[in-house]
Amino acid sequence: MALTTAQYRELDSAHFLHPFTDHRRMHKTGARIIERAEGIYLWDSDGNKLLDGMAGLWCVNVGYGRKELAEVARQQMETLPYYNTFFQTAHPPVIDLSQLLSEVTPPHLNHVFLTNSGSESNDTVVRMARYFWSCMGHPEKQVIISRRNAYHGSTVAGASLGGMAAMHAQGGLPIPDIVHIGQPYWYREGGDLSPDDFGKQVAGELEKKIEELGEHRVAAFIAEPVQGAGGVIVPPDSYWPEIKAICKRHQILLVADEVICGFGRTGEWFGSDYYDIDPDLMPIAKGLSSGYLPIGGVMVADHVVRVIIDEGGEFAHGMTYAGHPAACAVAAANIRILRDEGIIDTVRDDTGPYLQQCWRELGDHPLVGEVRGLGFLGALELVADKKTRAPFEPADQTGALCRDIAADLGLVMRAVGDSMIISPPLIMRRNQIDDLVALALKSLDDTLSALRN
Ligand code: PXG
Repeated sequence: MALTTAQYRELDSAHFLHPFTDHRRMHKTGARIIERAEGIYLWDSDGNKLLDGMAGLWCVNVGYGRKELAEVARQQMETLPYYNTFFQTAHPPVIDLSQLLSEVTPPHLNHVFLTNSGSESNDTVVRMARYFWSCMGHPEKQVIISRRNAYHGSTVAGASLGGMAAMHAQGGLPIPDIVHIGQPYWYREGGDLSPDDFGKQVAGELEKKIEELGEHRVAAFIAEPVQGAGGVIVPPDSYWPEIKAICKRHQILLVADEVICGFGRTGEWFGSDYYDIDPDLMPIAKGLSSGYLPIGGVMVADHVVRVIIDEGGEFAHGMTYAGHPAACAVAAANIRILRDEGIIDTVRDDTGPYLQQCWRELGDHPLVGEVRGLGFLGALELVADKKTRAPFEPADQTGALCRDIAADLGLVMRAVGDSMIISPPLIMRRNQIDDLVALALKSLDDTLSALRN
């Protein structure tokens, strides 16, 4: 279907409901129609070329246009387009992927429960954590502790685990037995504390919450190694060691949501490797297939698997398309690309540190209050006053302005409130990083000019 942009927009407005979109606002200008992509670039229906600083939605880790992934999908769909994995059946691609995942994930994670998305993975976390404790003879351990401003998906359980106030307000959430503690957001919430003291203090909220609820009621704590959709919040160095110690002192499962951090985003295979988190459950999605096909899963630690197999009967949970043969074949081929081409090693040793170095230089800009980042993740928090950290009022408009200016200049950045976010494809080379940072700087300059006019 090759239509003009105006025709696409008219049909889009007439028939398509977009996720996370203010339709009334969008209908005034019309949606941006993306037609094709190659490497780190996108082309829209007017022929504009955009550098994709967000890797789609934090997911196209190997970049666009890898023909072998299309070929693997085609071959698998010819051989076996669908079969389920319920009721004691399996197929070669699901077995291959499961084995490969056990190799690339931390050593004690050797089994995967597959899903079709990050949200379904986190629904599975809630059900599996509670099922585990029930198998252990503690059915009263039901409560999952999460954090404010976390993002864990959009299903009822995912949005409940998430700590997004606006999402909770729209849906009567969270569901019972999901509670939230503070986030390690030093720039906005650290007050006069040093980052390390703040990291320890906010981690300490976990222990306080466990004691307040009673350990006998708490099933698990869930957190993203680095908060993504919350604004690329990189925790102080003291944070994860303290969380890990608290979880070791108490009988609760530790869940690292690796949907964004997984598959190389931090320069290690997983955020859990970077921070040495040692999770009991590890939800994954996005970079698992680099977004070429929808697939997610939960990696499960050996000690949890043993209890579920030895003490449980049937875990009554599963999705029709989980372990879809084509999605599994593509995910396995994607992981082999990441591994065999040394893409993650390059991010760790060369392009990640280079991106961080260039990105930090943007901190000198008059609009930038804080620069955050790790590996191939970055944020610039825009402020009205650098010295006092005063935010813009009203909030969120400057970020949206900068995002729109960036897009017109040919760069996709995401605005989380007034923070500008990047999460580019992991294949980006040094000269492309230079281009990205130059476009981001020009976007900041033009935003500043627009604010002054
Ligand atoms: N966990 C984390 C940490 C995520 O970032 C999910 C779970 C849910 O995954 P699915 O596949 O169900 O979307 C996510 C998803 C944004 C944005 O605005 C971020 C996500 C999804 C949509 C938008 O930055 N992350």
